[in-house]
Amino acid sequence: MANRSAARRPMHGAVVRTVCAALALLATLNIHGTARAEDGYELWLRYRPVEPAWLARYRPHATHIVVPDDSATLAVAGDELVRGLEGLLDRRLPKVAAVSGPGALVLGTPASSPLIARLGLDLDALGSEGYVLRSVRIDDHPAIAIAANEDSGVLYGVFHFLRLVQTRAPLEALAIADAPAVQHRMLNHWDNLDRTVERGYAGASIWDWHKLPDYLDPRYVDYARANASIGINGTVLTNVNANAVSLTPMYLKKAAALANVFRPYGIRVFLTARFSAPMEIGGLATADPLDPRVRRWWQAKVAEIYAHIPDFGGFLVKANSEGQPGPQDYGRSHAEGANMLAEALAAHGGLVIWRAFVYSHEEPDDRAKQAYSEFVPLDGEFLPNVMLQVKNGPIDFQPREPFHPLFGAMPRTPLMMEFQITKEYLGFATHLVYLAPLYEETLRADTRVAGKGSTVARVIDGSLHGYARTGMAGVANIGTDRNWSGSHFDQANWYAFGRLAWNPHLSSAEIASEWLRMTFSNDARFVAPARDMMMRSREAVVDYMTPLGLHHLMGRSHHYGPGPWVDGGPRADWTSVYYHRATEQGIGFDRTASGSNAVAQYAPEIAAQFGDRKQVPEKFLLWFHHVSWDYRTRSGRTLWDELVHRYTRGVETVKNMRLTWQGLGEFVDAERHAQVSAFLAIQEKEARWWRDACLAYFQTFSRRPFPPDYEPPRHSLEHYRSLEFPYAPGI
Ligand code: BDP
Repeated sequence: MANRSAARRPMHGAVVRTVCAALALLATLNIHGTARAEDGYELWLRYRPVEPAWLARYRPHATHIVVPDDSATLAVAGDELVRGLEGLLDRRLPKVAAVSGPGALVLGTPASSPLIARLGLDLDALGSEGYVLRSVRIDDHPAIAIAANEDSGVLYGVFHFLRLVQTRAPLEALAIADAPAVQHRMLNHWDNLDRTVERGYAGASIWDWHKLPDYLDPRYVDYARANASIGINGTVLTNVNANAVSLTPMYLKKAAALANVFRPYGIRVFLTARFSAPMEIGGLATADPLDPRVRRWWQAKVAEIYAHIPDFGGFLVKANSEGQPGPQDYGRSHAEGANMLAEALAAHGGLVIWRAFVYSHEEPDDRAKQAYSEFVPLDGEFLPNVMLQVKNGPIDFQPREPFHPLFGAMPRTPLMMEFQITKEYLGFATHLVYLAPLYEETLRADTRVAGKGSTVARVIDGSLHGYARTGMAGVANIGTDRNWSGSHFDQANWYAFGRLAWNPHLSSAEIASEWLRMTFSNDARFVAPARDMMMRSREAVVDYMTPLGLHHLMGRSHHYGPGPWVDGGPRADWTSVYYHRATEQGIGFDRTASGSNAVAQYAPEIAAQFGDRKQVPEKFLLWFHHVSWDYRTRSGRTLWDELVHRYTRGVETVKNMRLTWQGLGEFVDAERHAQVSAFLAIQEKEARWWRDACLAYFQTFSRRPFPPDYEPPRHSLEHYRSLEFPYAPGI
């Protein structure tokens, strides 16, 4: 009532003026697309209007979309183009059957579109997923063709075209041909059936198992769109620490419902297979891979899966690792275990992706050596539909590791890359760490196994060893948070992973620019500093967590925060002291011939380089060498002083990242800007905590003072050691 009478009262002049001014301000801000509150849900597919001046350069404008209507994939390709251009051009383009004038966007394959067939484009080298984007003339009208051999190639071409507009790339005389360098570009979800996510920092699992298959969350479609836009074509729905229940009929129906949603987007579903499933859900007394009953059980199970999911991708398997069951429980090898599953899948065109992340409970040897020791002798013993998935480094997704020595060492077994996108060891969701430089560093590393230029990227794309199958997997950072990834900048890691899986030779800096332009703004005054901030972020985290080749210093089990003092417990290689080996004499893990000799697992040139403390890149010094506190580093500082310097530099870099971001407010909507700012403040606080805690601890060994001008830790070592985080996420 009170409100109504207030509404009838004439507005006071000043109030009217204020309201009008506010509306006008809102209107201007909207034109620039920065005022609208954004929660990050749209990821890099925001499709905000392009500037009229940019558009004016391109004539004729896109006017209509010509796309055959005979396949689900072409339908979603056409719909995405309509949706994208509707946002970008502020105009809804009709989807029609024929070219009716200038400005047509013509989509299709030679088989589905007579128009595309008539153009006679050269699609030979593009395989089933490549495409061309080409300026052409059709019936004397200028047009753009998006053509491919298969429908999924057309979809990828559409996303590429939209990316060109989103990033304001030139559109004249288009002549782009692109095809993926890697066949299997996959996300690995470490998602459990109860919707917890192992090492997940973005909320719960997006798979709503309980409501599947009857309720399909619209988010599944957006998930598929986002993945297709970066070329992801496979997804493992379930955790590598697998639950056999996911293979029961009830759950297969649920997985099939997801597969149906993803299929038009070219994404195949995979599941993790618990090796002991024949016992747990099959009623058998054994899971011995050589037992005929076990083999028959898996064959029947696989046939049942294909009855639900005709294009099922296959199994991802973690076996005999960290307590998971596996063939070694029966005295069988990894190859015998993998081949048993591969035989069952081969009849249906499925794959076994066997993880190389194994280290034995019994073996006291250097953990960094174990995967190589286990698998290299098996090279050549795996069936052709087995791939081996290898983590980027020999320990476990650390801020920095040298490349895994298996890369280059198994010429007869297709090796897949496994990167972690979720930031288990990198500050979880609140630390801004752009991971593409980490991925790039590994991919560009030269294994030297077949002379110079034998890069890890060439192992992965198959060109080095002539692999018939190739793949790259990323452990997803996706959850139910509105922004999907737990933070706005963590979306960049999902994006960059997809782009690098498509082409492992791309540059991380270019990917950052692309992503920033699509996700925030094309303004050069924004893109350059923001990219610079992203590119510095990975070195920053290495500096404030694990400089100079240190590794695995994180808090026990949850891996949150510093824990260089972690010792004891069930196994030595789950402690920090095992890895840093600090004493009053020095620090570092001797992996040379005088120590564990892990260097010998690399090609001779690399082994010689890593094994020599004069030649080893300093970023790996303490990974391979135990050196004294007075050791002279290349800066001229002693090792102790250099450690203090680097830990401090890491904190300084984060401070500077904060300043950079503070200055970018005018280019970003307030909602996202504020969250990034708040997270950077957390990162700075935690970087300082890392520095202080680690230096306070290492100083008890070095017994050296802080060099002049470097602040001592704010608190005592006891303080840092007393901090506990029983509810840290992700376990
Ligand atoms: C480690 C994680 C653990 C995973 C394991 C794996 O701490 O949660 O299960 O890797 O990759 O990084 O299997």
